Amino acid sequence: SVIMKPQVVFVLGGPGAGKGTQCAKIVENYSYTHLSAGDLLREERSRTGSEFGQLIDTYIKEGKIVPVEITINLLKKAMEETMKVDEKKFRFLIDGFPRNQDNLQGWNTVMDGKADVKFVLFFDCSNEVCIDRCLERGKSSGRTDDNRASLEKRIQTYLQSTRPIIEQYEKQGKVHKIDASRSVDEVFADVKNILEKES
Ligand code: UP5
Ligand code: MG
Repeated sequence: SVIMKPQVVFVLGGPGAGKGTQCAKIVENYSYTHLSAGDLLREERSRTGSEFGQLIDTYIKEGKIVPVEITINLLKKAMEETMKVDEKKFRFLIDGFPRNQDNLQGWNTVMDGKADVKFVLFFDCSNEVCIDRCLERGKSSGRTDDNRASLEKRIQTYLQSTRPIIEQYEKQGKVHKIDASRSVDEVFADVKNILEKES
């Protein structure tokens, strides 16, 4: 049988823009595997014997971007394991990555020729909406970065480091920008339209 090259959609947007929420809805309706870089890092942070636990913990609280060597290995391993279990699962939503130039370089170095980046879903909404959603979630999420101090840093990092990455993909004509300030269902209606056109 033919082993398919992973087909990747990067899912980007500010903290709390709804990346994870929309990815979960995509997975319900389409044959994609959702890999959240943030979730993989949080999992690695809590893995017994991880040499990176403390570093990841500090970076996440500070809203800083973890060195790509760590993140790319987690992503690569997750993709390989998914395809090993089921070779038909070669479509991936990579959520919350690449967030800066270091991430992008790491991806290009490690994944060059090994995966195709098809397009970017960009969930766009105001910083105020992002902050409000994360603070609301923070009442029960247990996330160490859903507090006002961490959120200010997450927003700064997003504006300074991640927006330029989205702009680079924009110049390549690869970005689908979606107004993420609306209801979950309204946002998903746009997502569906994009996925139908792209497939
Ligand atoms: N919600 C969602 N959609 C809504 C809607 N349309 N209307 C109203 N409410 C909506 O949603 C956030 C909250 O809003 C939820 O309560 C949801 O119900 C509600 P969610 O879908 O979780 O949004 P998401 O964009 O996924 O928000 P998240 O907080 O996960 O985004 P971040 O990008 O900040 O977090 P991530 O987990 O990706 O990264 C965390 C940290 O990990 C980073 O700050 C960084 O330190 C580190 N990291 C790296 O270093 N490298 C990486 O590659 C990735 C992460
Ligand atoms: Mg998320």
